Amino acid sequence: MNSMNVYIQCSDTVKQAIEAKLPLVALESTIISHGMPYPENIETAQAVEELIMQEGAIPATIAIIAGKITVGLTTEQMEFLAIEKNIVKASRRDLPVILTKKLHASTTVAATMICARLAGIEVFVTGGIGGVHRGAEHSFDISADLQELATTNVAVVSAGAKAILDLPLTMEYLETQGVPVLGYQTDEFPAFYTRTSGIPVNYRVDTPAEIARILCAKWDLGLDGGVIIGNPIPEEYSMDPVTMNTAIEIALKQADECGVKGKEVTPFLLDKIKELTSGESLAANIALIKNNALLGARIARELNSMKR
Ligand code: PSU
Ligand code: MN
Repeated sequence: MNSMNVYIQCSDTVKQAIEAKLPLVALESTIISHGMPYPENIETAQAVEELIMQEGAIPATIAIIAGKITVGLTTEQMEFLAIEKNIVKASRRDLPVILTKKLHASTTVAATMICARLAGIEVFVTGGIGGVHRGAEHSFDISADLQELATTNVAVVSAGAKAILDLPLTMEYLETQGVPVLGYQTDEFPAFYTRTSGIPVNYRVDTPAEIARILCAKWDLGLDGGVIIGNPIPEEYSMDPVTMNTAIEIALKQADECGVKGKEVTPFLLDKIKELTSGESLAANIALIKNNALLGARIARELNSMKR
């Protein structure tokens, strides 16, 4: 770890938590810089940390600040990411360059998994994961998040994946890569704004303790890679699938017409959907992340109490 100090810095709180062997929960920052408008982005990022602490775990929001992987952001650093336009969105391939050029960047699911792993954090909470895009047979657009889940030992709690993606193909990819997709108290893979997608998860799990035991078993067996825990959005915030699908169709058509490519695709689609569904989708987004934070903290505590 010492030789890594040129690349990575942990906040004092995170350092102390690691030393005291307290349960930690990693959080991503792309959701702050690209996922929500100001000031909801900073309010949510802080509320989520608060919730994790109330559940007895230590939150660690992760980003790259001036070329250093930073595990555990200060309020000022979070505010910077929340306000500043043109923050770079960093995935696996971007990390070495961003660090060398001493840039600031938010981290995607893939990059946050890598950084969490470097810091020794095994549980990570996000909103939605990337996946296989619709039309991937022509565009080859498959999020690096999926390949990261195939190799990096971090559990990812999410509300599933947005239906901007091809969810059946995403499931096929994950099956090939040996990534278990679990449904928390559900039999279906949740689709972010909606609780259901019509696609079954691999296994339903009903308690944080069961999830923690599955993680222990996977990693004890040397089966490297992540696990996806799909946690459906709370019922009262779940959106009408017809409204959502209409917004998604329009957004996809606009992306195609504008010739959007590469890492711009996901932020473009998220932005259009936000516009097309206005306030309702933002309230849903905030609610589902808080819900994921609670579950993530409980899993981290269980895992911590089973320390191998
Ligand atoms: N999906 C969402 N919200 C998000 C993202 C995905 O519903 O904020 C972000 C995450 O950071 C994810 C990234 O890791 O987008 C995936 O981008 P890409 O498809 O370019 O790999
Ligand atoms: Mn992509």
